[in-house]
Amino acid sequence: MKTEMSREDIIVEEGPVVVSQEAEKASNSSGVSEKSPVLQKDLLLEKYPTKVARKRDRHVVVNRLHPDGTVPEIVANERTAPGIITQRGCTYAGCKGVVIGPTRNILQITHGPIGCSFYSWLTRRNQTRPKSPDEPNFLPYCFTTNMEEKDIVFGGEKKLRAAVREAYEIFHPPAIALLATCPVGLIGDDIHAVARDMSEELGITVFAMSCEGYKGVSQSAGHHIANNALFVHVVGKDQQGVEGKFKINLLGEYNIGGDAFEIERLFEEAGLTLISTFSGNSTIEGMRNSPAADLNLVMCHRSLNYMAEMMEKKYGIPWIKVNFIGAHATAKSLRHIAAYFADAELSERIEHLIASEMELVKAVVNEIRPRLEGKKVALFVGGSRAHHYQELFKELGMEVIAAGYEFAHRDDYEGRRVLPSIQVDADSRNIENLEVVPDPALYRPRKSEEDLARLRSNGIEVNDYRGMMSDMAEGSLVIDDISHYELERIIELAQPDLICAGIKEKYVVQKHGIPMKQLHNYDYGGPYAGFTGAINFYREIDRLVNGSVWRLIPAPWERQPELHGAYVYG
Ligand code: CFM
Repeated sequence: MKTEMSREDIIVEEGPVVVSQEAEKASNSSGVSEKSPVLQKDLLLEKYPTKVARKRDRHVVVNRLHPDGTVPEIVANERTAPGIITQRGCTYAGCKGVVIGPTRNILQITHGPIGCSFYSWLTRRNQTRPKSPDEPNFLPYCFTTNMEEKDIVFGGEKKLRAAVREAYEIFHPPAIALLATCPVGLIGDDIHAVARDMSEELGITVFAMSCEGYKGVSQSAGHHIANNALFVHVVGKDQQGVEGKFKINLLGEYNIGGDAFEIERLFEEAGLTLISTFSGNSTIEGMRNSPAADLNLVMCHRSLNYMAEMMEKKYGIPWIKVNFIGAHATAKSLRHIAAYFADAELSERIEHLIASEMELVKAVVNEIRPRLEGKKVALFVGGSRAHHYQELFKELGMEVIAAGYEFAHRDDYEGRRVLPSIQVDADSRNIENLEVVPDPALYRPRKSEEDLARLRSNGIEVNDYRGMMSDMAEGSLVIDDISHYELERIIELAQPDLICAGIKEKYVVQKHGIPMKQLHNYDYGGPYAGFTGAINFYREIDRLVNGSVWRLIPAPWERQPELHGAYVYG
């Protein structure tokens, strides 16, 4: 039996490491070279011990289309190899921080030690804007039971009940959500029983989520848990009619840096009625009424695809994949909405809107693009932005040499067509998959099968998503759950002009003299969505790439002799 892995086992591509001048010149107008340079995959993995290299090998793919036009297979949503420094977060982070967190009038109590709640408090820069000063907004507050040792020993349910009562007495919220952290599951506190009792006692919606950090391999499990909880306890709990001719929900948009405000402005000018966003700038009332919509728009497929699918099954609301990151992507998404509603006036308004917004966009692109054309960028972000932001770089003529998600699933990389072939492992099985059937009273198909087929034949992804890889250049590298070591290797091997990732990578990248843009919280910037957002982004990238001070400052190890060490055996 072969015990040692040979170098050949992990060699997939031979090729130049650094973009040659010729390759740069060969860049076409979209900024993506016809034949992109290949970052050598084997060089990325060569230092790993055999077992780790074998494991990581399946998460790193050179993007080369098969002859039938399909993309290669990648392994995703699997446990991170022990010992590797990952960028991933925990299940609680995905549930509380991501999906439930941005809703301003659901008072959220974290049942756990102080740190979990404190570090998930507003660090994501999800903004909200109450419509009046009297409207409740609990986002500026950090609620927690502050579990301590005695609670771990004797149980924390009593403390949780007391916290719910206290929060209710002070704030009188319309709803309270209880969120579990790791110790809750370990000691067996029944937070769902507490939620039921408290809901009865207080007469408001109280619901709990068993989103212990360890529940899944990443924050992705927390998204699913939050989707389920909102679907069961919130969505459809109010059936008041909502006025509006073109009623929509926006799924998977979280108003980071004010993105949702910009998207809402466009909807308003187009004459679309947004009932609820899940969950940027949202309220529980909007979510309760969301089944009144006739179309769901899915922005972040990873975090909210469950809701889109469940609403389609229960209420008959189709969903389309949209992307409001990038001026062209925004225009395309708006046009798809117009095509869905098939209304001449709406189309006209949308065309008018696009034409007027695009004027300024074009002027800024013309000014900035020559300074950025051909520059190389690598981006590693969560579960959807690594795809969405490629649009903006294309508009600037920049070349994406490598991209990857931290915790997305194969469908986010390869498209939903691979869903039937994804093997459900024990970790995924850990998260409940709700059985959803059409609601006998409320199910109403919004479109006939023929209409849906017509939309699809016009290139509109109804109830579908094609994934990131098919939009990436041939030969670019796709890396799932990248490790810090691999990121440093990419810097060493390809010297990108810009890296986009998060706070965990930021300073490491800058110390290499490479500018770094956070695409999670946008550093201090934003909005980057819509047309105005695109302009903000172009200018920011221009400043970063062409004005980087980091290149001028030698790192400490470049100024002094570097210390080297080795382990001493025996
Ligand atoms: Fe969706 Fe997000 Fe993202 Fe995400 Fe996130 Fe985020 Fe993200 Mo950070 S919901 S998958 S869990 S688009 S917090 S707003 S930036 S990793 S790419």
